[in-house]
Amino acid sequence: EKKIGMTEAWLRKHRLLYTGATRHPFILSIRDGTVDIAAFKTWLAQDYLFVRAFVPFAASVLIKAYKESDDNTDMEVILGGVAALKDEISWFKNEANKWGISLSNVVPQKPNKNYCGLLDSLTRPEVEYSVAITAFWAIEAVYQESFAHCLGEGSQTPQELKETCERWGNEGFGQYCQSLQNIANLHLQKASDDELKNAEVALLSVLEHEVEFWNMSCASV
Ligand code: HMH
Repeated sequence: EKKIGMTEAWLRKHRLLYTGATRHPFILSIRDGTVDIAAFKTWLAQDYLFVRAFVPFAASVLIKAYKESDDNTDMEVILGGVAALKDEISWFKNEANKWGISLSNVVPQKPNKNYCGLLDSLTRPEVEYSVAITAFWAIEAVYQESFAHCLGEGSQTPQELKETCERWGNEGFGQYCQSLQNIANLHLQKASDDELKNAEVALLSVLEHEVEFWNMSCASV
């Protein structure tokens, strides 16, 4: 019998919140083809700013993986994620161009600022690796689960949004999220009670901020 990991146990415990983050009305509207394009554009512009703020956080996780992990494959998985962000930023610029959005004039909205503030606080050196990697996994996993849902059986996602959904909903990104989850589970297994508490709090904060981020996109229309 395979023992389930800490992250799976937490997702069961906080299932309602996790579903709120991964099956948000905004995502459901993409999936059923009723999405308001103005909401999508707001999401796109705001997420560009979020991804820029995600880079230094990802770099901090990379540093922790190098310093604190005895298994060097950890670092390579995270390095792959960090490297992919360069292409992701280019993708946002290109996509914004297609939709006629000027990214240089985008101002972060309150929920985005709050979320970036959480990233910044989790970047501090005193935040344990187990806590940071749990947050890192959760951030990626919410997007993976959300956008994969838009591509699944019976979805009516508009053609012009499919590439966006593919970006996070593709199988390779799913594998990457699984690798991050495995790394998180391994480190949580060795973590102190105090660290476990902090990691669970970080997971909940990520999920709450993800819900607020989707809400912000919908509220713009
Ligand atoms: C708000 N959460 C948000 N934006 C993203 N791009 C991701 C997660 C995935 O990287």
